[in-house]
Amino acid sequence: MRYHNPIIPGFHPDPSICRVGGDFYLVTSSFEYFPGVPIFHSRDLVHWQQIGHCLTRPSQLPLDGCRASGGIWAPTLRYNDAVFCMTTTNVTGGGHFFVTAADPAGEWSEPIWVEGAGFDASLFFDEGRAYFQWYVYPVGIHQTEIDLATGKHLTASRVLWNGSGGRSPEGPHLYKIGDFYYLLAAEGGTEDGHMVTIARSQTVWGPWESCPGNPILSHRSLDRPIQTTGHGDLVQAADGSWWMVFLGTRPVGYPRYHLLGRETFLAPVIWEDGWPVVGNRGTVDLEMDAALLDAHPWNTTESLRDEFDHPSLGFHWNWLRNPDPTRYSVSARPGWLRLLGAESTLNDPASPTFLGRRQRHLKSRVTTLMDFHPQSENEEAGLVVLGDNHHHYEIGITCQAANRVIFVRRKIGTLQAVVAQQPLPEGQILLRVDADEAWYTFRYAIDNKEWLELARGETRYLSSESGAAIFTGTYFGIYATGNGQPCQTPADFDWFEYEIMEGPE
Ligand code: 6LW
Repeated sequence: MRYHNPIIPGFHPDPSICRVGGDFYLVTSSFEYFPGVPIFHSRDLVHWQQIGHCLTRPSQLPLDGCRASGGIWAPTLRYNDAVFCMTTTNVTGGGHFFVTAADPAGEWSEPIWVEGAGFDASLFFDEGRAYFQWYVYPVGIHQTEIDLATGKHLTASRVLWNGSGGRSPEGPHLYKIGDFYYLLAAEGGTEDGHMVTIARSQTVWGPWESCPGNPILSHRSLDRPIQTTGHGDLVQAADGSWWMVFLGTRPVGYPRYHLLGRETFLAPVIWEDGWPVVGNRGTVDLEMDAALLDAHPWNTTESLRDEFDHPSLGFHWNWLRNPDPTRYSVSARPGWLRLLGAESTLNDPASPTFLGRRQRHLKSRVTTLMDFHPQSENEEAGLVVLGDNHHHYEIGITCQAANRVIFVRRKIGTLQAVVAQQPLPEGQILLRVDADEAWYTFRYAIDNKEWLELARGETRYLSSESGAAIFTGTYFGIYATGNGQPCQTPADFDWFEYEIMEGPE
């Protein structure tokens, strides 16, 4: 049977998976975005639907002032004694913690904090004990036993393993399989040198025997459409088959760069001489043949068009850091989403009025209908392609000398410029971004009349390789701002549509 990789496209890095009966649950990193740690559900490892987020309250997820790609780094999801446990690290807001839930769709508990530097928190349960692992650069993978009720260390922490020789042996996950304890890790850094490695021991504390086949997964120095494969997690299906989820990227252009962030991929795993063999014996493809589980597609796919006529927004929508809920309303104008600009802008490590969804396809199009009539020159609203607060392109409306103007602005690091501007007659306006591998093209139309192209921007300069969105991926979003001053005029959005302009995911 054949399946497509990535199984969860778009910015969904550092996947961690667990199984309960016939159900699989998977979480990914979320960095400066809110809510945090999206959680997905599948019954066949191929079809996934998002069921919520683990971190939905500022008390769980303090992101105030969080730098781009700060916040929530890698999570680990485990199930123990009928309780789901998700541990992760808020690298700019408190460090390691875990939350628990009986229902993976939430609500999840308040955080229980665990002492320790570094990142890549993980949990392992064995014979009634809870073991906590994490990575400290450049020392290595640490472990301690913890009290699940308090998060307190019960033993002195020890360095477990320094990897098989690659730099940054991180992303630890521990398993008891047969007669051995297995320690899975990522080495080489999350760029082109990334790899998955593994070691085993007779005890949970080592000593660790490195797999002779390490790295068990890597695309380093290979010319393949999937790159940077690493940061894996193993899971056994109810039928006894083994699988690994892991992150990877799909770069374009030359020199290569990736836009959609690090995505979640799947590979079958077999065991030989007590060691796992991953995918096509250490590599994976976009199309994979495997003895798949019985297919269980979901009849609800992620919404591609939002009419904003429902009291809550879909799980695919994210804010930047901790949003001010008073600046977003779906009730002020029924059937419209009303945004009220904050003084902060998209350049600030703050929570500007922004609502975005991941770009999950290189060839895609987003369109929105906006009703916005700014009364002062500081007021602005529009459609943005966001890498991070240092890299974004937007088509926006403001007013100059009491006349509306429409513009495209590009921010690339310390460079920022309005690259095109036109006077704009009154009326509701359609805004559109067309994305292909090389360009974002910005267009608009007044009152459903002809589409006018205003400007283009190279996709390359919103990529991690250009210093944007180091650990995240591009978002398409709507925004409003007072540009450092209070905003009185709301921006109303009637609908937002995401169109896939390429073959199947
Ligand atoms: C993640 C770690 C990593 O915690 O990147 O480079 C961090 N490797 O495993 C963010 O994804």
